[in-house]
This record gives sequence, structure tokens and C-alpha cells, in this order.
Amino acid sequence: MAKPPLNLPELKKQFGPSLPEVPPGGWQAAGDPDRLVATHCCFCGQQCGINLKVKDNKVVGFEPREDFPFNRGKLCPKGIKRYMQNEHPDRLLHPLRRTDAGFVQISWEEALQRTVDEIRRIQKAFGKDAFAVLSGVSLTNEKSYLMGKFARVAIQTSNLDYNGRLCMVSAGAGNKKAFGIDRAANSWEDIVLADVIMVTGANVSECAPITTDYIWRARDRGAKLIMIDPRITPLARTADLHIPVRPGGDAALMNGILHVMLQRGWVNREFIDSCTTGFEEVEKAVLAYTPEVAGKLSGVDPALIVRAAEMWGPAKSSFLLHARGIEHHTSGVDNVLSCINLVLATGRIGKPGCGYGTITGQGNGQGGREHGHKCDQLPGNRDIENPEHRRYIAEVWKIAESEMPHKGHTAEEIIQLMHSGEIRGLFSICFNPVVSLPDANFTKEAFNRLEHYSVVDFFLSETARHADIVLPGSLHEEDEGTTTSAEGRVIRIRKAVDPPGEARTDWHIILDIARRLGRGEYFDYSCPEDIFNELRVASRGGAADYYGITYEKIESSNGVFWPCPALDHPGTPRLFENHRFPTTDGRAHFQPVEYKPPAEETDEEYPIVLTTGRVVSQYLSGTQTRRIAGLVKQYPEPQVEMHPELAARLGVRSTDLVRVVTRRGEVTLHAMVVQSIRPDTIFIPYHWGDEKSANLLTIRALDPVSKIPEFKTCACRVEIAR
Ligand SMILES: Nc1nc2c(c(=O)[nH]1)N[C@H]1C(S)=C(S)[C@@H](COP(=O)(O)OP(=O)(O)OC[C@H]3O[C@@H](n4cnc5c(=O)[nH]c(N)nc54)[C@H](O)[C@@H]3O)O[C@H]1N2
Ligand SMILES: Nc1nc2c(c(=O)[nH]1)N[C@H]1C(S)=C(S)[C@@H](COP(=O)(O)OP(=O)(O)OC[C@H]3O[C@@H](n4cnc5c(=O)[nH]c(N)nc54)[C@H](O)[C@@H]3O)O[C@H]1N2
Ligand code: SF4
Ligand SMILES: [Mo]
Repeated sequence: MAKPPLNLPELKKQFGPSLPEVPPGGWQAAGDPDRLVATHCCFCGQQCGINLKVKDNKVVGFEPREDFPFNRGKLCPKGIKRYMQNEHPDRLLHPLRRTDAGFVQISWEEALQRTVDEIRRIQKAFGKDAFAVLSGVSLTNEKSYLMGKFARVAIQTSNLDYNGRLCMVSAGAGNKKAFGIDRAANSWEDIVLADVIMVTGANVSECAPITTDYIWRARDRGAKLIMIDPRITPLARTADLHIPVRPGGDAALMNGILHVMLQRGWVNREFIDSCTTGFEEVEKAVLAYTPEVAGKLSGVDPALIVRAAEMWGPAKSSFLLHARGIEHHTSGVDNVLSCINLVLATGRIGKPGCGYGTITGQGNGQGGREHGHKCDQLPGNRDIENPEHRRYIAEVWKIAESEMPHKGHTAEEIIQLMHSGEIRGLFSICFNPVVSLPDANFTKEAFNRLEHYSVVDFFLSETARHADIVLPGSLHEEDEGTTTSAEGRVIRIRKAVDPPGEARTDWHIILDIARRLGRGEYFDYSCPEDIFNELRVASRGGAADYYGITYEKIESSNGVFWPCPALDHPGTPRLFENHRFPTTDGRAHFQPVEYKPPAEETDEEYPIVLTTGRVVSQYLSGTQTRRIAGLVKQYPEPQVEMHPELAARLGVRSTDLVRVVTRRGEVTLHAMVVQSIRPDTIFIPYHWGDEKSANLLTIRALDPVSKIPEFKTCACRVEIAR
């Protein structure tokens, strides 16, 4: 007999957002869960609210969380399927050691002691910095903070960095330079109130799907939409203006738009004079970027630049959003600054409907870039080379300041030092560099040269295959903690189930290693909340101040926006109100930007531009989403997007196998012929490893300031594969 449908709104009214027990009448129709746990999606930076259904210590399903204000019940395909990891047959259930005959199961005692012995041996023979640590920001704030302290205080290496180096660092550097703080300037509610929205280098509908809803709500009010992307992404199809920029051309394009705005008098002189510095240099710099020049450098029709200025310049309210499309470049920081210049020139910031933000990528891409597992950073977004900041954190950590390591190398530089033999040992958690770093053949060689590598993961990732010791860690739903969403809202991640088999929560593993290294006294925590309370103190007075945020406060208000410097402070959804900026002089800082060509331009041998990115159903290096059937079905393997003109020139039809070749490597994949991409550019999503990895092709060129790799442009050629 068919089961009656659940009346969710009614149940919610009765039991609140977190239903602790089986409601009267049971949950039969929903698979009889014992309870619902109100938490968040483990994937992207939107951090949608989601209820996990739990039965017999297993996650058996999900429900949208109507009570969480950001997504109000909406989820994308990944959120809907995320619960399927918990029971996955590939879960790592025991510690493993690599032998010539493959991985063998070992005891925790052996796995942990072996790791500690190797850290000691390598550091004794080659110095402390010869052992490196790599971390990641799918981890909670608690674990991100813990990893920073663990590397500096337990392992005592300066060589610690994180996977946000491939993600948020160009935006972070630009934001700090211009605003003195690294966070989206507004909560997303201000998007809804904007009259014009400019989105550049962001495939919102596939990568920040719930943000689409905010943009559509603004569109319902009549807001205009400008999309800048070499591809007509799903959201771009609905835009008033789409500018198909050539990958790498953004700074020229933005300078061109500002050039026209200056000519037409569409800048806010009053705001510029009283609230900013540096505009004169910017004015001088953009003088040369006439629409014709800017159009030539960025590969677009000059008329589109004028049109964008006409839409953006005179508007009353506006919101500018960008993501990795402009940031994954050797000019990533400059591109970000060129966007900020466009916002500051109008003075449309710090007010309702007036905003700016980079769309944070990873689940905790925001919190994870504030609490000190970057090579140059201490908690609270403090500077590891600032004597005052070092003293403060040394005091919180109860170590001598002289013991605090100095700035270390960034993620890609660590790989290069592994390759050259200066770094001999590695401990990593929550990072899959063999798939996610550029020039994958080089990365693999670097891993093969390590004397020792220990990894914490819950699946055997492509990188973990290179490990000597594999430590089975915990999924998102197996631990308590907090994350910080793209909006800057600090939220609670709740534990739903225990790790399966012998797997352990990540923080227990880290604490155990710290103890075995003889540093246990510095890691005396009995639960994640203890770690959070220390983080609060460590962040106090820093640029990312969490001091006033407690677990209790997060729970009672469904999240708290940082900065929140005092217990009675309500948090800060909108930054820069009253046009005060947290810089040394209280002003926002314009920065002049010049167009610089990409590291590798096309030529006769490699005449086509290759750009890489994402599809909606897959997530990052794919270790999680490539294991979920429904998501695999939606997009089973990478395809090469190309324009019909290019396809005709090459004699390629859709679904033909093509070989894409760069100076680093080659891949053979099926072609997907689409009208929605520039004829001189191809696009390949990067979520696969081994012979399907887009990163076999990409270039190891880095932005000089942020050290982000240039994932978004290099030169390639395409051949039919027979
Ligand atoms: N489905 C899904 N969602 C995700 C993720 C995922 O893996 N899958 N990952 C999350 C993470 S960590 C991140 S960082 C974000 C990334 O989110 P996005 O940055 O939105 O995603 P990408 O696909 O990397 O790139 C965005 C767009 O940049 C365009 N682009 C390429 N080159 C240029 C250029 O030179 N200029 C401009 N203006 N545009 C360019 C591409 O055509 C692409 O449409 O997504 C998050 N959300
Ligand atoms: N060509 C190309 N390359 C790119 C990009 C691109 O656009 N183009 N984008 C870049 C960007 S923006 C990013 S963010 C990076 C991402 O690159 P990575 O950070 O390497 O990708 P992830 O898939 O997140 O890898 C995280 C690993 O940690 C594990 N993990 C996840 N959560 C947890 C946890 O809570 N605990 C533990 N112990 N393990 C966990 C996963 O199983 C996975 O193996 O890729 C970058 N690489
Ligand atoms: S938009 Fe992001 S956070 Fe929301 S359900 Fe999808 S992947 Fe999860
Ligand atoms: Mo990212």
C-alpha cells in the first residue's frame, strides 16, 4: 500500500528545526529514521542548511532545511546526494601501510608511531622544514585552526599550506589590499536589492546554484544582469549583456569600463575624495584603455564595453560578484583589484543593495582562510611576520615567540621543493593535489620522491595512493564544529553518526600525533568546542575577529556574521557601513592595474586557449562525487567543450574522441560541440584523475603575490584521436 506523504511544514511547526525523536505516526514514508540532525551541506561555500536522517548510527537520507535563511529549503544536486557517502563501500575503515604488494591493514598504534618516527627521523637528518604539512578547507574552523597550531607547535615546521591556495588567495590578497579585510562585503540579501548585478568569472548556476535564486529575485524587481565569461553559462543565457572575454583579458576589460565611466562622468567624486585613496593613479592608468584598446586586449567587441559602462555607471544600486574565472590567473590579484576599482569608483558599497563579493569556493573556504593554516598567516587573519601578531598568538599557545616558525612555502612551492628533494616528508589532510594541482605529471613525480608520506582521508584519493601510511579520518557528518559560509556567516556543523569501522574523527588523530611528538600539553582539548573557544581568543583583535561568537549564540540565531568582537555584539552582515574601512587610515584603497598577458599565449604550434573549471554534479577533485551514482550519471566523464566553428575547422563532430595536447601532457576525451563558448577557446572540467585529468595539461605558472596557479588559461592544440 502506498505510504501517506509527510506533512513537513506541520511536523516542523510541532518539533522545531531539529527533530530529536521519531514523531508520533513515525517516519515510515521517509525510511524510518531515528532522528533528524540539522546541519549543513559538506560541499560548496554556500553551506546550505540540510537535515540528515539518521537510523541505527547511519545516515539514511536527507531533507531540505526550510529554517535556514540562506537556502530556505533549496538544494542543488550535490546537496541532495551528499548523504550517500556515509555508507559507501569505499570508506577507509582501517589504517593502511603501503608495501610492495599493495596496501595492508595495520593497527592504529603502528600507523601513528610510524608517522611520528618518520617525522622525527627526517627532521633530525634534514632540519625541521624538511617535513611539510598540507591542509584543506573542507575542514571545519576548529580543524583548520588545529592544523595551523599542529604544524607550528607539534611538528614545528614553517612549511604548512592549504588547498585554498588554489582557490581563494587571489581574492584574499586583493580584498586585504583594498579593504583591509577579506570577506564578501555583504550578506546575499543585498543582491536582491541591487538594480544592476555584474557577475564575472563565476558560473553561478552550476557552482553556486543557490545564489541564482538571489539574482532571480533581483531580476523579478527589474534588476539588470551583466555576465562576463568566455562561455555562455546557464545564467548568462538570461543576462541583459554577456561579454565573452578571452581568458586572461579581465583587467583590460575592467579598465576599459572604468575608462568610459570617467569619460561620461559616472564616478562618485564625493565618495572617492572622502573615503578612499589612490584614485588619481587609477585614473591615469585607465586613460590608455579606450574601448578599442581594451576590446583588443580582452578579445571582445568595444561596443560591449561601452554598453557595460552604460549599465553599471549610472545605476543607483549595484552588486559585483566574481569567482575563480578571474582569480585563477598569474594576474589573479590584479584582476580582483580591477573589479574593486569599478565598485569603489561608484561609491556603491556598505549600503542596502550596494555590494561586492568574491564567491567563496569550498565548504569552509571562508573560515578556513582566516585561522592560520596558510603558510604566512596566524589565527584571526594575522600576519606570521608581524612581531606583535606573533607575540599575541605565542601567548595564546603558551610557547615562546622564538619557537614560532616564520613564513613557509605555499602549496605549489611545497610540491616543487618535494620534487627538488628539499622537502622529504609530508603529512596531509583534506587535499588531493595529484588531481587538483597543475601539471599533474610533475606533481606525481614529486610525490614519488618523498621519503615518507602520511595522509588522513576517508576515501583512498589519487594522492593517498602515494602514501606510506593512510589514516582513516572522518566525514563531515561524523564530527561537531563550525564553518563560515560565503556570506561570512559562522554556522554549526552537527555530528550525526560515529565514524565507521576503525575510522576516527580527524581532530582525535591530530591530537594523538601531537601527544606522541611530546607536545600533548599544548593540545589539551576534550571536544571541538574547546578548540573553538581557544580560536575565539586567538582571533580576538585580529582582522577576522570571532571572539563574540559562541556555539550557543550560533544556535540561537541560526549563524553569526563575523566580525563579532564582543559577546554582546550582534555580528556584521554588511561591512563598511558609514563608509569606514578597517585599513590603517580608515579609507578604501584604489590600486592601479595594468593588463598583463597570460604566462603562456597561443602560437602556431598551440593555437587554442584551454580553460578549465567545473560542472554542477561533480565537486573538486571528485573523490567524493565520483563515488555517488546519481551524480556520475548526470555527467559521467570530462568532455571537451568547443565551438562549432572550431569543430568544423578540425573536422570534429560531437562525441568524437579528441586529443588535447599542451607542452605538459595530453588527454583523450570526447568532444562536446556547443554554441556557448568562444571559437578560440576550449573548456574541460577538472574533476577526474589519472588519464582523464585536465591538470595533465595545465601550467605551473603562479600569480606573483597570491601564488595561485593559472588554471584558467594556457595554450593547447586539439587533434582528432583515431
Ligand atoms: N558543482 C560544483 N560547484 C562548486 C565546486 C565544484 O567543484 N563543483 N567547487 C567549489 C569551489 S572550491 C569553487 S572555487 C567554486 C568555483 O566556482 P566558479 O569560479 O564559478 O567555477 P569555475 O568553473 O572554476 O569557473 C567559473 C567560470 O570562469 C570562466 N572563465 C574562464 N576563464 C575566464 C577568464 O579569464 N575570465 C572570466 N571572466 N571568466 C573566465 C569559465 O568559463 C567558468 O564558467 O565553485 C564551488 N562550487
Ligand atoms: N584545472 C583546474 N584545477 C583546479 C581548479 C580548476 O578550476 N581547474 N580549481 C582549484 C580549486 S578552486 C580548488 S578549491 C582545488 C580543490 O582541490 P582539492 O582540495 O585537492 O580537492 P578536494 O576534492 O576537496 O580534496 C580534498 C580531499 O580531502 C578529502 N576530504 C574532504 N573533506 C574532508 C574532511 O572533512 N576530512 C578529511 N580527513 N578529509 C576530507 C576528500 O576525500 C579529498 O580526497 O582544486 C583546484 N584545481
Ligand atoms: S549549493 Fe553548495 S552547499 Fe548548497 S547544496 Fe549545492 S553543493 Fe551543497
Ligand atoms: Mo575552490
